[in-house]
Amino acid sequence: MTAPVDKTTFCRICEPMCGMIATVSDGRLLRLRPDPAHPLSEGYACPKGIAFSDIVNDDDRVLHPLRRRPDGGFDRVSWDSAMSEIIARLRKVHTEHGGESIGGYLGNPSVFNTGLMIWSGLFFQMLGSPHIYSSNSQDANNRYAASHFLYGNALAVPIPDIERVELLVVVGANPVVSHGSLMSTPRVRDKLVGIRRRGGRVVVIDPRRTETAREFDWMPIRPDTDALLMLSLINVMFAEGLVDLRAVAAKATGVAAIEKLSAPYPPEATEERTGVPAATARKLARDLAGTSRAAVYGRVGTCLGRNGTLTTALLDIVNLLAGNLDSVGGSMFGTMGFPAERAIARAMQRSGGFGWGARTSRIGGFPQVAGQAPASLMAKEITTPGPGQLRALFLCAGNPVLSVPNGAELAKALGQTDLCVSFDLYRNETNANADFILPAPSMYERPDHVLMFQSLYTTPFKQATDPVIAPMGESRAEWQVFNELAGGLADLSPKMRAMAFVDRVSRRLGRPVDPQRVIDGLIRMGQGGDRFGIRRRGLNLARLRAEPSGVVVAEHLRPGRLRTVVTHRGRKVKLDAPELVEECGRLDLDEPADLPLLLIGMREVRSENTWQHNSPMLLRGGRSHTARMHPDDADARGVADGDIVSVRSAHGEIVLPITITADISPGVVAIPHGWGHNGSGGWTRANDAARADSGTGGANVNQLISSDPADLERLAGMARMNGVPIEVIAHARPG
Ligand SMILES: Nc1nc2c(c(=O)[nH]1)N[C@H]1C(S)=C(S)[C@@H](COP(=O)(O)OP(=O)(O)OC[C@H]3O[C@@H](n4cnc5c(=O)[nH]c(N)nc54)[C@H](O)[C@@H]3O)O[C@H]1N2
Ligand SMILES: Nc1nc2c(c(=O)[nH]1)N[C@H]1C(S)=C(S)[C@@H](COP(=O)(O)OP(=O)(O)OC[C@H]3O[C@@H](n4cnc5c(=O)[nH]c(N)nc54)[C@H](O)[C@@H]3O)O[C@H]1N2
Ligand code: SF4
Ligand SMILES: [Mo]
Repeated sequence: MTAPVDKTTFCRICEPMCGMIATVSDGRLLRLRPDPAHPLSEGYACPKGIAFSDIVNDDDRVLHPLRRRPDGGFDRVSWDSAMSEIIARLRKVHTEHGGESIGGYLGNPSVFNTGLMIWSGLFFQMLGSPHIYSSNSQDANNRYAASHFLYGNALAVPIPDIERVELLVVVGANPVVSHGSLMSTPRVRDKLVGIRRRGGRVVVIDPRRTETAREFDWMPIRPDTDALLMLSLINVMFAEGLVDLRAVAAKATGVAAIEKLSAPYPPEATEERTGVPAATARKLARDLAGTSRAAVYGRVGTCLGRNGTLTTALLDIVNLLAGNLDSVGGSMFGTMGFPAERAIARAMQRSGGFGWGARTSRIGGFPQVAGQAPASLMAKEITTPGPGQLRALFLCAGNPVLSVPNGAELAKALGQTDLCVSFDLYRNETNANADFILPAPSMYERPDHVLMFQSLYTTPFKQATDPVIAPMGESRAEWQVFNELAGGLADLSPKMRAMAFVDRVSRRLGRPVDPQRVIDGLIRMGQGGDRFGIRRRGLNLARLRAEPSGVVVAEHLRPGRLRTVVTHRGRKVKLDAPELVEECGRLDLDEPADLPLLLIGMREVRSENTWQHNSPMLLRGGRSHTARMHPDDADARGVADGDIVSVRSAHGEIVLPITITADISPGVVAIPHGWGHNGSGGWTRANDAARADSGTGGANVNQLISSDPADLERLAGMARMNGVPIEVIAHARPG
């Protein structure tokens, strides 16, 4: 063995992208530890980040192309034979049914993989396909929809100025566990503690007393009622004269309409439904308006209800009315730093691929958000005959059978496609139904600079990494495979031909258009970039690589960006888009009496969605998947801690153990998603755990959730995963 060497890189599992030191010997990743020299993560990494060497070196990884046999097993095949068969089958689908019958699903790790993001985007654009799906319709598409309505710019996502805020109200997010979302903030817990240290306050509005709520001030709320609470805050701000009307009028239109909309919702009228006492809501409104550095920040908990787009828009409107939008210490806009940013935003908004409603889905008529349709509809798009039926699907770094509503329906539908191809590290519960699994390199086997989060860093920062080891086995970067597909299909359309041409000619000229070249260009044009020589000391990819722990490109976020970010006429935020106003008419909850409990989701420190339950380091100490319930609800049902219970909704039933805890509101049950390894995937240890009597393999909570178009949120097609009516029934006592 040659002497181990340390290489500086960064983790790309979740959004802070903590700095890492990888120890490598003989081309093998031996271990990972946090990078003390990283300017922001400063020697911090979480257990998932450290355990990633388990994943890189996992015996269960798919390292060769696999082709499915009729009996459901897989055979190893060569890349050549896999690619020629895939191209032949795609060609047939394209010739008979057109590019609109070919689609893709981009899972969460795609956004941390710039090559995959750009090349898959290009490939599907060239096909002209409406069938682009992603984890975002279970995550953040309503955030983009809300930004479309408010700012005329779907990609304008405000983030809390966490370094300077004095009152941070966290609504439906658990950053101590999730490490922050739609906000890249390494050491986010320390940042929250920092707010308190400088005399400020963090309030956590959540039905569960989460790990974040426990450390700060918990304000419990009934699930899926955040829009009502926000309307009450707005009501108080107007009624008590807390809104600086002149300042707001300079920034926004539709102010009077919002005042009118909020009129029926004084806190006294909503407290019974939200569970937030009127006096508490009134005080919160006053505090937000009265603190010069305050911000409301919402995430998954405010996105997965029935009115997620409205709720998200209202969060921003509360910030705006309280004088906290786009100001220091408030909710601010990051920047890519490109010149002509507003013109770019307008062009992107119009292009369809980045705006709202450019196309509507065949099933259910849902507007596309940033070029994507609701993933809840994938199964029905496959099984419903007619023009535009989805017949060939690429699964890119995703496991939707566990992550979208009604995975059983999707698993069955995948078997009916003419072609299903997955790019993945593993055989998972979804690609178990694919025709081909193509091995992808893990994040430490590719160079990268993650574009997606550049404008979401609360301290503007840039980092690029080289691969720390060569691609394992026969794994091949996804972007390369897309180029090969375009090459094989070049005669089918001028656009496909163009994509293939650029690849072929640039390679022949010895200057291949690859992710590194694109990234270099974007770094040079972006914040801190050298603008191709105009700024002498600016960054380019080579200079960034020479600073392997990364570079802080600005000390703070910049205020006063609204006039750049907003593309509406007059550069003013629009508060009264008719679509949003109409949603206010749909706020009343009517729950079935036989399903008196409400389901919510939760995340755990040692899981990342569906894909880290096979790591020995993360399984240590015995992991189990349990539902959390309040003692009063348990007593009423005669269930004790550790009992196996059956959880039933109008859409399905699952069985799992229960944990009884006072850290959750009565009437609410929290169940983590991402479990339910059932043996169809190749995750040996996760599947063994599933078979064990303890039930540690867990259940797929998304079987309780509806994929019916009638149950999706209307403006962004978001799955309704929080606030789902359920009942819990004693099933068995262990032992
Ligand atoms: N009930 C409920 N359901 C939810 C949520 C919830 O809160 N509640 N949250 C939703 C959210 S926010 C999300 S983001 C989704 C996630 O949903 P998905 O994205 O569908 O699921 P993941 O578990 O992230 O799947 C990741 C897959 O990518 C593979 N992978 C990892 N790295 C790479 C790589 O570098 N290249 C390739 N090709 N493959 C790779 C992994 O092996 C794994 O199979 O789940 C959603 N589902
Ligand atoms: N350890 C770990 N980290 C992760 C992930 C993971 O799986 N594991 N996933 C990553 C991904 S893909 C994402 S998108 C982010 C998500 O990041 P977060 O949104 O911070 O994570 P969650 O834990 O889902 O937090 C959502 C919170 O909303 C609460 N909630 C549920 N319903 C409601 C409601 O109706 N109203 C209110 N006010 N609150 C509600 C839940 O109790 C929960 O505490 O995390 C990322 N980080
Ligand atoms: S918090 Fe953990 S998983 Fe997320 S980037 Fe940091 S080390 Fe990786
Ligand atoms: Mo997510």
